[in-house]
Amino acid sequence: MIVTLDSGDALILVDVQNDFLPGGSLAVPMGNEVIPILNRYISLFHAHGLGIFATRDWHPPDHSSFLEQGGAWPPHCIAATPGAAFPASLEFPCDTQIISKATNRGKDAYSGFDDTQLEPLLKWSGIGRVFIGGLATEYCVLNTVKDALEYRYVTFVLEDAVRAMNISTDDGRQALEEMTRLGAIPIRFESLAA
Ligand code: VGL
Ligand code: ZN
Repeated sequence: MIVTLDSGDALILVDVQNDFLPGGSLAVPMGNEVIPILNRYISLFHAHGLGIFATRDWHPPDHSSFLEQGGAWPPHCIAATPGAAFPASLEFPCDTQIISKATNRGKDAYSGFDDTQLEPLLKWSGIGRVFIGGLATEYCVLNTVKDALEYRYVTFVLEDAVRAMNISTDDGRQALEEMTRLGAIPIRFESLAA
């Protein structure tokens, strides 16, 4: 299936941040591999004049998802620290719209739509189809894709530009299956018409 980009399409990059990359405090194995691939998507969407949105995990230092607060994760993506920054190798156009999420101390939020301006921004921009990639497949990508489907966007998941934590071996694959079952369309860069 070849997909032709159209006005009304937007690219959503989920949590491609230093702490989720090798060397970071909550590294996704091979998470760095998504960067050159996402750069190709970014360049194509930008060339078509289409919107690019980037979510970022943006926690307070004592966030409830951290081990010390009884949560599941080591501290990561603390707002305005180097770990929360986007890697320099990610080639964002200057009009990329950045969506900070999980900023509330008491509440975890895996989806880029959870308590953010993402949905009103997409609606205001006349977006009908979203193309979602990033980290990690079975957490923030999965939950962002689910919400996009709930909001009735035609939702593509960039299967060549997601990577999983795989705390259990199969988590990433199962998450991709779940997204597909719910109606998301898996695509690869080669499936996009130039
Ligand atoms: C994420 C675990 C904790 C993610 C964020 O972006 O997938 N995972 N916080
Ligand atoms: Zn987090």
